Amino acid sequence: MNRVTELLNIEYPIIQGAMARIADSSLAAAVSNGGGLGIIASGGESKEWLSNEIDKVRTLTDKPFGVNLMLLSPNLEELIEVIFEKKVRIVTTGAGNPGKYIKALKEHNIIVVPVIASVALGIRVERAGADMVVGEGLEAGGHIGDITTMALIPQLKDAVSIPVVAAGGIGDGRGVAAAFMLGAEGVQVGTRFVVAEECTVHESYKQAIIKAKDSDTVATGRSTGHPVRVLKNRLSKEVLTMEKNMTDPNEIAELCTGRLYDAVKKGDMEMGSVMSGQIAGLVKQIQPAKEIIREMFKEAKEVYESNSAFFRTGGSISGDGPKSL
Ligand code: TUI
Repeated sequence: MNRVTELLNIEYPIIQGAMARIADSSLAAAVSNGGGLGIIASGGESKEWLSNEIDKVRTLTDKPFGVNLMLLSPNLEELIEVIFEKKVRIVTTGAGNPGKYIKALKEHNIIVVPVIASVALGIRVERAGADMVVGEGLEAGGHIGDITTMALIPQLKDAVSIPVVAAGGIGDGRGVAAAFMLGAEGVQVGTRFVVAEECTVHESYKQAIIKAKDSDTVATGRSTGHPVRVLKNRLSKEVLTMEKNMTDPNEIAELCTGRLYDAVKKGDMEMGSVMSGQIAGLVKQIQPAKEIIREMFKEAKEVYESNSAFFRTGGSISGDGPKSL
């Protein structure tokens, strides 16, 4: 048990990434039933959809779950109303500064977990009353900042006293162990859960993640101020060309409208927006969410134990200073 499992009342300190259009009640319930924290992603969805998914998740699990608010959502206020009405207990946020909403969320007794991409925003959300913070590095899929997980997490850890959860580039037990070594008390995982058996994304999307190599993602949208990591395809190539040619950002935004839906629901892997993290290269098979979670933490324990021998027995690294120079 640590602060993350205690605060969220879960067995393993793992939060499922709130992948817009992908993370519905089916995936969220599977992750929660597997001992992690499942999240319903409300980004791009209507209040009716969210209300329905909250009802559904409650029929599928009696474990804690959360809802993510994508702060660029045009219907954000409506979605927050649904969260209050349905008495959701845990809310994560993404793609912005949730500062002005935290007070109201706390007044409704909600555990607030902002997903942020810089130390500065981490400090601000802690001051505003966040209970925990997810630091997301640029290895992540979807909307990203510009600091790596490796650099962000220890600096965030030093800057805040609330628990830090690491996200971006974590797809197996080695990533979990590394995140903890950097000071995280939990992990948030997205890409690996896209290929969970219970994830309802189009089969072609799962196969695209499984086929991907380390270098198969790219960040598009820097010109619009909202960089998004996706699998390379015809759409990403066209967008990058337009950006290089300084095409009007509105025209780029127009080309991208509805593309995430095309990828997730129709399986369009060429002209769809196939959001994925850089860790896709190590995602190899479809598995139940529960198995993914168990495997990741078993592996993390193993790598932690096998690597700790070096630090336990290291002569010149025992703290006495260099001996062999
Ligand atoms: O939010 C995410 N990941 C997302 S949101 C999303 S939907 C979307 N699609 C197209 C464009 C934009 C969003 C897909 N993936 N992760 C958390 C995250 N937050 N990553 C980066 C940030 C972030 C970036 C800038 C947070 C705040 C920020 O500026 C804050 C400010 O000071 O206003």
